[in-house]
Amino acid sequence: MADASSFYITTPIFYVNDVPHIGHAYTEVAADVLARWNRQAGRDTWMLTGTDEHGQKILRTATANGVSPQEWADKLVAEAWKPLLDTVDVANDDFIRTTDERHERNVQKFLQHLFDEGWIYTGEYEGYYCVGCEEYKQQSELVDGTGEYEGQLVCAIHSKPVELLHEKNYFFRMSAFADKLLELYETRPDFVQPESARNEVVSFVRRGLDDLSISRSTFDWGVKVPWDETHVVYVWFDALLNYITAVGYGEDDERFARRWPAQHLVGKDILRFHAVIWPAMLMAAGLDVPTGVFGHGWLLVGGEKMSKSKLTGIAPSQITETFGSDAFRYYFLSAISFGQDGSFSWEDLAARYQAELANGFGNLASRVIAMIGRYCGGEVPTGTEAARTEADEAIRRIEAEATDAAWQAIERLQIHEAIAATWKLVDALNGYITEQEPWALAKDETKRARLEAVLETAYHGVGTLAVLLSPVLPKATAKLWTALGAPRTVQEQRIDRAHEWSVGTRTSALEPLFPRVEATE
Ligand code: ME8
Repeated sequence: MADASSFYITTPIFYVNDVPHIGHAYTEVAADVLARWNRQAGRDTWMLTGTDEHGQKILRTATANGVSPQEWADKLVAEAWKPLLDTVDVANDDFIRTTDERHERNVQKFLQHLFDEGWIYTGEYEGYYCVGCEEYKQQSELVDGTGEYEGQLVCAIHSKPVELLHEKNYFFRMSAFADKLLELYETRPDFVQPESARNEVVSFVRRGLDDLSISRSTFDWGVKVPWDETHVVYVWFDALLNYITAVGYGEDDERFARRWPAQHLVGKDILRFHAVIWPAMLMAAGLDVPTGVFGHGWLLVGGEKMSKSKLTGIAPSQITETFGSDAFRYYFLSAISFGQDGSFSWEDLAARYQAELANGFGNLASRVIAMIGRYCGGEVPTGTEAARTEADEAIRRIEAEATDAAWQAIERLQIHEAIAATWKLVDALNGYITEQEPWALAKDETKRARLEAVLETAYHGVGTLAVLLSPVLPKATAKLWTALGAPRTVQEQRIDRAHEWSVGTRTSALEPLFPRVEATE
């Protein structure tokens, strides 16, 4: 089992039936910020993301487009899903596709193991299947269709008709794990987060679990069931296994032991798959359950979940082309309490960009660098002890407090709290400069020592901010780091000791970090 000094975080692997929208990018940047933060705190970190390429949904999309499912998946991965990572500046360590050989052969290994251990049997099932969800639905999850679907039952999530299927399939004895799962939620209250997600999962499992149909035989786009090639593995059973096949399950025990278990980050729509089915699968295989499952909220459009199928998706590049990837990352992670739903609006984004990034942080950094340039010829001041005041001490204290509070928030996966804790330092430094008036001190030669102490304090505070904000704003903080003349890269600084960063000797000019954005339609 991986130890406390390692951190393995995953995103869901996304369906390649369509291109990504900002909801997918939101999960990516949240996972990336947690990974970067942990990496900078010295943990042996691994971030995994990827694509989910089997199943009927992909097969049908490919067929409708006149290509094979493999061709379709290859095209979307190359043209849309991998480029998304650059668009929003994600530094993932690996990208897994469920059509990778390393995945397919170990899905078969896992399945064979469960079969040999008696956890899989043959059965028959009749039920309503939603291809959008790739899931059999309970009657309670269906609603009456309207408009073109009048008279049909539709999935409450996708608003598309479900299909009545009757199949002879292989089943996983999931019902045997209800008590063990309840014990897991009880003994590890943080296993499912946030609290609302945990409550939902606990009450779901308390109602009892059915066994799970884990194969399909009416189409062949999937991983073959190893002992019966007329069946393919159910797409969710296949997909969940990516989290272990990507880190050596079945073929590299050392690597697997070093990485597994993972902290999973998912949207709340797929919480049950991760917090119920997945740990039951792992328990059956005798493997460790995940570190935890965090179900974040939805980005809403008009009060409804933004979705590909409802054509309400906004492309991430629409935002990054105007505001940049840093602003994308900052906006979604600071404006929405992590775990809650949030609505996106261009007005809110533009207002926060201007007030918080351009005026709050960017302007602070520019002013401090510019004043050191103007008053000290770019030489980083080293103020004398005698010239220091309580106001300077207060800034140093706030740097330490912000560093600690942000790291503690990240340990609890509360990204918005970590940003808010950091922003206390932004506000404190802006207030400090307004009060200390370095431009007035500069006019009086007798106040030279005090001017240097003020600029030294401000310089130090801005450097601490660069370190603390580097996971969220990697591009802006890298530029700032260069302007501060600080050694190595900002990413190499320990973030859990951000306030102890090693200062440089000379600053250099800094272009505006968040240039003015002209209002357009
Ligand atoms: O479910 N707001 O893939 P998927 C926030 N392949 N996040 C959103 C969102 C929104 N409006 N819409 C989508 C699948 N997401 C499976 C997963 S994992 C083993 C298999 C994000 O392409 C969110 O992370 O439908 C959600 O859980 C995920 O995209 C669903 O992506």
